[in-house]
Amino acid sequence: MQTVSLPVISKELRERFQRARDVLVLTGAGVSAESGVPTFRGGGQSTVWKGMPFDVISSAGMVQRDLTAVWEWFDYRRGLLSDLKPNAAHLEIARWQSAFPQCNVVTQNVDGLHQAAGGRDVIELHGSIWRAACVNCRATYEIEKAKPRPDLCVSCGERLRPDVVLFGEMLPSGAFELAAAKASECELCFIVGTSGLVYPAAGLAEIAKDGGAFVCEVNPERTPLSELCDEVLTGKSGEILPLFAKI
Ligand code: BJW
Ligand code: ZN
Repeated sequence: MQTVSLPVISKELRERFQRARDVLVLTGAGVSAESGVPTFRGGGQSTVWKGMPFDVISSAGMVQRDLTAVWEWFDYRRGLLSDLKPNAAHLEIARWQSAFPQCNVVTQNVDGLHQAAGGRDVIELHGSIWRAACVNCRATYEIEKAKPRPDLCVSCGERLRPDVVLFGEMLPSGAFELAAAKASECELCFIVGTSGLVYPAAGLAEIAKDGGAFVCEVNPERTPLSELCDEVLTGKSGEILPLFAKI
């Protein structure tokens, strides 16, 4: 059997973790990878659906051109997700929310796995795959696992679309502003499983750093954010984050 060596958490990070009162965790697709959710980028590959790169199918232009194709892509992904469970990283992050006086979880993920792990008040920067929104009046509708998804808006009769933030679209009103305020106040910031390429989400690392936080990245690969981090823990989040339970 192959032995995987886990990184050493520095004395400084251990001490900061022990005394922290205000923590912020920013997550990306990598935190759900060990649950079986495919990431968008990383490992030299990029997600492709029916020959279209995901930044084409997951774009504002595609909603205008071919909403049926966009729904097919999201219906397929909801199908994949419906049997998946939170992993050890989601569970440890949820535990932090009870352990620290303040621990804000900000995610770019649309999969709902932080909430499934018991995460509270999760700030979803890119929406949720488990909601639909009216293209006209923006009324939102939950999509339940075992039921057919709603197609038309009850209020105005217009078509619904996935309630996710696609490329070229604005983030939900107030979500980034709230996340930025929490990032600027936190003492300890974890950047977990994100390629750090997509803005404005990636900018939260710098906001935390500028606010005086100690910033720690958890990722098997280096990212453009690694340089600004005070500590980089190289490896899978489902293996590294549970180490903090023993601190
Ligand atoms: C593991 C692991 C394990 C693997 N453990 N880790 C500034 C400069 C240039 C461009 C822009 C800019 N500001 C804004 C833009 C435009 C654009 C953007 O950022 N483009 C860049 C790509 C260049 N941003 C936007 O369009 C945003 N809107 C906006 O800014 O509005 C204002 C505006 C409007 C009009 C014009 C201009 C501005 C919206 C962005 C929305 C992103 N939406 C998506 C799709 C959601 C729907 C869907 O699910 O299909 O969100 S894109 C996709 O990327 C998804 C993700 O949330 C997001 C981030 O990806 P993430 O989470 O980082 O995942 P990956 O796959 O990239 O990385 C996985 C990582 O995990 C890797 O590092 C692995 O190593 C690691 N990993 N296994 C831990 N076990
Ligand atoms: Zn409507």
